[in-house]
Amino acid sequence: PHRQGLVVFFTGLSGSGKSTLARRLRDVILERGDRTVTLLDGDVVRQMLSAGLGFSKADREANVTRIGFVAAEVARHGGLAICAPIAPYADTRARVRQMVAEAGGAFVLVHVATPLAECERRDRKGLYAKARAGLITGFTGISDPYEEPTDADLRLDTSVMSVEEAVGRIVDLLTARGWL
Ligand code: GGZ
Repeated sequence: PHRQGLVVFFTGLSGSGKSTLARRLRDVILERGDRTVTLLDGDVVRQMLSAGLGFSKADREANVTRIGFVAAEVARHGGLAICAPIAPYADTRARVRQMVAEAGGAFVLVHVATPLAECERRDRKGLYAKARAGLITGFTGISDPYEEPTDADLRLDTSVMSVEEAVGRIVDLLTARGWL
């Protein structure tokens, strides 16, 4: 008997901590030993699934919809997919939620709500500095929109909690809902 499929979908600004939380969540679930995990993270997706796409509204929508499609197919067969794109548009996120539901999967939206000021202070890749200098145009949070979710299942601010604490909150939610 296979379990219900599940998609954990992280959304948030560049540098908010999505990838870190997604990887740690994957490891915690794998350590339990009873489920496999498909991680659809930004860099690999943009190389393998969305090669050639940029950061226009249409390209971001296409990128996020592709991620959602793959995640929904994983869920259709009882698998667990973790996704971590910025996913700045509410409509696109809603569409992914819908696709996963149609595939019979459970869907959890995690808003990594680290404030822009903190993401910019971290500036791990120097992209915010470049965006401020106008060297990158259409950068999310600086010169491109990020629509804050109003339908998040969890809202986690990594400037006020540790990675372990944040992942613990997610595992607790998934367990409470009987999805893990
Ligand atoms: C936002 C950009 C941009 C622009 C390049 N705007 O911190 P990162 O580097 O590793 O994460 C960002 C990543 C965003 O790709 P996604 O596929 O997650 O975005 S979306 O969901 O909107 O399709 C950042 C880098 O790509 N990057 N240019 N203009 N982030």
